[in-house]
Amino acid sequence: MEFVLYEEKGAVGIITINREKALNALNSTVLDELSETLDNVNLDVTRALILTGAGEKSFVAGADIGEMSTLTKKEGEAFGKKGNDVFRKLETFPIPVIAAVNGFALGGGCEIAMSCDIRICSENAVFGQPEVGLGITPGFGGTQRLARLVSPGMAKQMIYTARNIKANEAYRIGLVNEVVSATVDEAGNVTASAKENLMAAAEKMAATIAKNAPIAVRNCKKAINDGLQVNMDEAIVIEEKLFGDCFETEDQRYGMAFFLDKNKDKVKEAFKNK
Ligand code: DAK
Repeated sequence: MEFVLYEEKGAVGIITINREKALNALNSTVLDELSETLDNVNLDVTRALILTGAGEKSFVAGADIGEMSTLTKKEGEAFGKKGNDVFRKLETFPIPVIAAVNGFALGGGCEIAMSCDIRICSENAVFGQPEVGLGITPGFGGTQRLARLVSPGMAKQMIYTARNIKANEAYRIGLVNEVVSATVDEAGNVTASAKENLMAAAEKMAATIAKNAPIAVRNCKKAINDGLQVNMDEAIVIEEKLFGDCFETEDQRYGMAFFLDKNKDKVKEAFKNK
């Protein structure tokens, strides 16, 4: 692929948007390749994904302004649909996706991070929805996802003012779960960059997720996502169904037998070939 890299590390898949010269801006090719990459993830072995941008400066600096500048209304609509389809594919992807935000996450960059399940970022990350300054509204779900993730008032302030926020403010308002810094030794030398530490933190989190029962993790994602769209009475029914769905699975039988049986080796042996 021209602009998207995919690497498997055990049960964790790492997707890198690799268009560093344009700060990993999303053009049609990037969107097509992201979609294709997701379609090709081997869900038999992969249990969590990480999405990041190439380099140390930018995660994704938005949709490609050069490509958008000449679009007709019809083409703009088609571009918007392409983006929205990929973002929904990420959001509803069966396994968890962690955004490792390594710098600018502006416009479509902030929006693609918000389509992931979890966001962690490097200390140099910058988030923002600058679209009103370009004469458009956030078009890849920004008005909807930001208002749901942080408070509506905070989302409106960010969107109406088009003001960017730094990593620590993004943490304070709940847009990211964690901010990762570079490691500096006593002499002031950087021994590990913020990006290196960010990727290590993302891989550690993904590996922790990957160790847990895969059907249960998938069902949790679906229960949370689907439940947030409906009222509590309907949400609880969604949870009940996905809870019930875990029973009779090998994961459930093994997990509970392992807890209950004092002879752990016996349980491991019993489930060895399953
Ligand atoms: N698009 C295309 N190229 C970009 C880009 C972008 N969004 N951002 C940066 N680049 C390119 C620059 O043009 C420059 O290219 P060269 O001149 O070297 O060829 C290169 O990346 C390096 O950028 P700078 O020279 O500007 O680097 P600086 O460090 O000075 O500044 C910056 C970094 C991130 C502050 C600055 O590049 C910047 O402000 N970039 C634009 C950020 C932005 O406004 N992003 C939001 C884009 S709007 C829709 C759905 C969604 C959307 C729209 C419609 N529909 C439903 C229809 C989404 C819209 C957006 O995302």
